[in-house]
Amino acid sequence: PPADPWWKSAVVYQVYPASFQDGDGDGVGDLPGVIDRLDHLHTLGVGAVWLSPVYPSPWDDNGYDVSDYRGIHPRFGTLDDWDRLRDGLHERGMRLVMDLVVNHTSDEHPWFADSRSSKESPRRDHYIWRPGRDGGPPNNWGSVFSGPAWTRDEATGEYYLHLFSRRQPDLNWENPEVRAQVHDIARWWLDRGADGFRMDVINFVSKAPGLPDGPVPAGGGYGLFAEHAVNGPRLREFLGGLRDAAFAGRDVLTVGEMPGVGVEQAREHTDPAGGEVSMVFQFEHVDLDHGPGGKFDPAPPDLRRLKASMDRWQLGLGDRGWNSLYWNNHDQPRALSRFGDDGEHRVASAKTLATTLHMMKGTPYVYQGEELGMANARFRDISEYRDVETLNHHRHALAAGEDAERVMAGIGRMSRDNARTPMQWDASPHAGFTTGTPWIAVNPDHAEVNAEAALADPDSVFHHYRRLIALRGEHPVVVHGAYAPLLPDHPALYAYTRTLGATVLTVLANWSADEVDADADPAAAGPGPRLLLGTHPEPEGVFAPLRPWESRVLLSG
Ligand code: TEU
Repeated sequence: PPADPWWKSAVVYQVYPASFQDGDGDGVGDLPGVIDRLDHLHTLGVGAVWLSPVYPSPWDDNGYDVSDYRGIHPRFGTLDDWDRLRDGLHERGMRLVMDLVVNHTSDEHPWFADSRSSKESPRRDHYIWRPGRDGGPPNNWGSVFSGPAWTRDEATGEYYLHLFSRRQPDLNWENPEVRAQVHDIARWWLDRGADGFRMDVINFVSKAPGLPDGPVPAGGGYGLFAEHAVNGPRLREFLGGLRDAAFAGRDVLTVGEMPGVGVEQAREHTDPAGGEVSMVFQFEHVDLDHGPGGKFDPAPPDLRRLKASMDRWQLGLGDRGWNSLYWNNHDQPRALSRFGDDGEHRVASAKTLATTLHMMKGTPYVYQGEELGMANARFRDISEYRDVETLNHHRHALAAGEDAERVMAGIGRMSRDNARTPMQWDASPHAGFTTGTPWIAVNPDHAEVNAEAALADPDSVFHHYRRLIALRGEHPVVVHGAYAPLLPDHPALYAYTRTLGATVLTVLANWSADEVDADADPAAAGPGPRLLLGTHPEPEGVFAPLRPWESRVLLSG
């Protein structure tokens, strides 16, 4: 049988370049900065780096608005720097995965400049233009970033579609020339030595013919576009085209970011026979705490619901397809602050979140700073925020008469900027991130939470991540073992087994600040299980009660 692809046994580390390491003192991270920190990643043991966008961009959405797909933003360096980064990673046995943002471009991309110039432009049809309806937009869709998903353009009086900000016009994938351009871009980076792509909102590229109105939520407002622009009718065809034109025959990792994707669809997309991508990013588990008013109106997460969701994906993609595994990325508040305890039990809960995820079946992703136990920034004042989603939400919510304090509380918990503060390298004033003024404030907790301190402390969150990553390399059961949940209804214990032949790996994790009995059936863990990795000093026995936020990995056979 053919060897398993490398990405099944690798752990991927996400670098958010603006906030990783500044090499030139302008307050923004850059590629030379990443190169300087490669040893940190090598010590951690990750197999690949996913680099968030570094392309030229007017920076309306922190680079997810690309104005040139074949270049590097001057603030990040040059293509030579990118080549050096690629080599530095490859020399250390790590791969480099780029971010492919092709549902939309920047409004400053030359294609859009052409497209908007006149109805007769040869590129008019590269974007989605429609005449208005009754003096307003062509349909009722709202954008992900508040307000309408359409903007009227002066030059022709027509409206263009933007599912995200008005500066991110959606490409028209119905046009074969657009698809061919995307294929070219992907091949260009792979030919230059990239090892794959994370593909931004790639399940938004096929829109329903006619662009019908979406259902209006109970509270009123804009229509939801999901039904007509997510997982659309031609998605598999478009993705299959990209696979055939760019990925086929290459040893690459492709991960489709797919908000709103279901288990069954993900199975199809990632089936080695006929699928289009290595894996997808699904959102079920990170949307669980969204409240009735949406993401900025969060409700406390419930462990049973979280387990039920994760179990559905573990089991659903158990025999066919492949899961990605993540708690964090640049769009999510820090998982430690959201699901864990970033106060008294910071270290233990960060380790336990990691244990729980890394022993599952799939490819784990570590978002920069997660391996240090970085927590939410919790900015108090709106002037400290930088994110377009946050700032738009704040403006729209206040204009709609919402209570200002409530709005700020929601933002404090859920803003994407919580994850975008600079990486904490040491205890010095800007955490060793920059010698200049950082573009977004450093979390004051860096005096305690930083890489220098973590590397020096054998019991740190960092060394726990390092051990978890090493286990994946040492024990085939971590990569291939069949998953089975234990105690799905337990309100505090997260427990499961992985089984491969006679080997059983068991995870017992206490997701609470109370001591909890390990009341899983000891027989489920196989004969004579031994402790492979724990978060606390050696317990009395492998089934001894679990201390607050304690977790254990057991191995039998
Ligand atoms: O995000 C897509 C997306 O829909 C969400 O993750 C979104 O950011 C979040 O739900 C908002 O509440 C991707 C990128 O990861 C994100 O940074 C970009 O802003 C977005 O696409 C547009 O390119």
